[in-house]
Amino acid sequence: MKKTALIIQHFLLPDEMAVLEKDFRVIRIWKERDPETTIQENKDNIVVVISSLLPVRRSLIEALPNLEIIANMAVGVDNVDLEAARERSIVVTNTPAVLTNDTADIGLSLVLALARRIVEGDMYVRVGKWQNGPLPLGVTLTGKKAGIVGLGRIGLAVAKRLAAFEMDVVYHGPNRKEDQPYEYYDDLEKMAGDVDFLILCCAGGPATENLVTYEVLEALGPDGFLVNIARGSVVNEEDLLMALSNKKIAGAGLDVYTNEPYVPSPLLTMDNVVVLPHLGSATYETRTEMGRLVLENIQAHFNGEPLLTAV
Ligand code: 8YV
Repeated sequence: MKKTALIIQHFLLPDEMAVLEKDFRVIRIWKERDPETTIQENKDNIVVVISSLLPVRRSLIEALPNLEIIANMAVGVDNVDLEAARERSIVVTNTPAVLTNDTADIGLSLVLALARRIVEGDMYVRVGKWQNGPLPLGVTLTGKKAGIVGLGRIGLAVAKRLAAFEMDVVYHGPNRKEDQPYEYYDDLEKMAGDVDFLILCCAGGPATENLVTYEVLEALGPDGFLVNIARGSVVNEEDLLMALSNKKIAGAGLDVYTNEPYVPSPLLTMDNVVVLPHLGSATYETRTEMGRLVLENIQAHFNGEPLLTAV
């Protein structure tokens, strides 16, 4: 029996899928009428699991006795039960670095869209409101302060872009980065109180779950904007909805949500909210590179070669 790759979710391009299918029998779990039974029937042959954002749970890992590698098509691995994988010495790989600039670009797009009412303005023209008068004024970016949560690869790329817009950059995270010129806050609420834009760029997972609470949003204040390009889990979504309804913040630009692809419906009626469908890495070039990493990690593993991007 050909070795089998179980795909939970992927963004591989057709050419890359074809490469995978040369070496593996591929099960696309969403196409199976009865996924549980398919997994049971193929459990001995499944050696690879591919996902992106959907969970790779302990129960799945434990159901697959010959699983060798989980190749996650994302830089984030908060969807993978790393502990369960480690216990079985199952290799986990991700796709870091190749998506840094594109994801940072989406962060900046959200900052611009909020400050200059770009999305609202587009709708204003389309529905014929311009003839009735101008759109309410936006806010200047030059000289404003942005607080980045998570000054990793993506956070730094966002900082670089904000600096080009002549904005002040400060950051919060678990540790001060001695090699960075930006001011560090160990207290998120304090930083939120000092900035105009709070931009979430950190990893998801238990360490950052519900980091942004009602109190943090209240501190950000009625002139402050929230931008999330990290994970939905970083923000308490109920608190965000409440803060927006109570006008505790000026607006929010969101690329990620707790229960993707479902977006809380109240957000859809708010003019001061920009909602994107998780576009961080969604360019042809970056998805090609992410797919290459997925395939090369799998190939390297089965050839006994060093992995390119092990977690
Ligand atoms: C998505 C991401 O996985 O890499 C990550 O962690 O969040 C993104 O690249 C990808 O866009 C699929 O939606």
